[in-house]
Amino acid sequence: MTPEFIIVTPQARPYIAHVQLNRPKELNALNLQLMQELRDALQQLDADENVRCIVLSGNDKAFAAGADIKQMAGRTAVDMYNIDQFTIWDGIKKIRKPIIAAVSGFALGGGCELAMLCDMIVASETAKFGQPEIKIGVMPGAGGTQRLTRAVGKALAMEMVLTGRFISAGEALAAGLINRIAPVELFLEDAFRLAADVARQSPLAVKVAKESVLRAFDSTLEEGLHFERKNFYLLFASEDQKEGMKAFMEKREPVFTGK
Ligand code: CO8
Repeated sequence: MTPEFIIVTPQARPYIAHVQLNRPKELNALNLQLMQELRDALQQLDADENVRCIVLSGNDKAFAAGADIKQMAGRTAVDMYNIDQFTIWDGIKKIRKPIIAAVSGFALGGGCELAMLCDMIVASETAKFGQPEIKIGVMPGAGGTQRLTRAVGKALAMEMVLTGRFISAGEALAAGLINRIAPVELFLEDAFRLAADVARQSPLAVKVAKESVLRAFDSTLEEGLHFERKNFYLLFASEDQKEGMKAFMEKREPVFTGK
């Protein structure tokens, strides 16, 4: 079925897929259907061997202004428990290919959390990141207190979560939340360029390396180093390792296949 709230282009560039959030009138507010469509599309792209990296964007005005407040407003705790919307987020967390968020305008609440669930963030000069849930009587629920704190540290995370203050792209870059900033007319292209730099690497090594970097957040240093070492050894079972090292010695570009 064609999704209603997202636009999926599996080959936006060679080996690079583009998923665009598409509820522009509501500033891409993340209702349940949108999140289900997004999870389903990402899972399909994860299984597509012609895709090596995914760019996720909104539009120039908004990446996403958060969870859909109108959809949530009347819900009880029991409704929230039964709907259990975060299993959808857990599905997105399990995507093995790298996802680059291309953020322009608002990335607020669940929108900021969605950007942080991605592996890298390219922002336009107009990007605004925030966790304003406190202003509507709640708090972040999709990782905002955890991923934001790990990315920017306690002082700024506490301020953003407790006051709802938005930070600019410049402040986000200085704090380590994002990778780079581009003019609004170029941010998407810049995200595709970063995606191309990833897509030209061995797709197998990229997936295993992504998994290893993410492990740094969930383990002790000793466990993380152990995990890394096993994955490093594992890659010596791949054709891409043979090809990559051979190409280096033959002074040519490698041709990676993901095998
Ligand atoms: N939910 C529903 N509708 C929204 C949302 C939203 N989060 N944000 C904007 N809209 C709608 C507005 O209601 C408006 O619709 P309408 O024209 O029908 O009234 C339309 O989008 C345009 O918005 P504005 O007129 O308000 O545009 P402005 O440029 O004046 O303001 C702002 C832009 C500052 C972004 C403002 O819209 C705003 O403050 N939005 C709410 C931001 C917010 O509080 N986000 C956090 C939501 S809670 C949350 O995300 C919890 C996350 C945990 C769970 C994640 C599960 C997905």
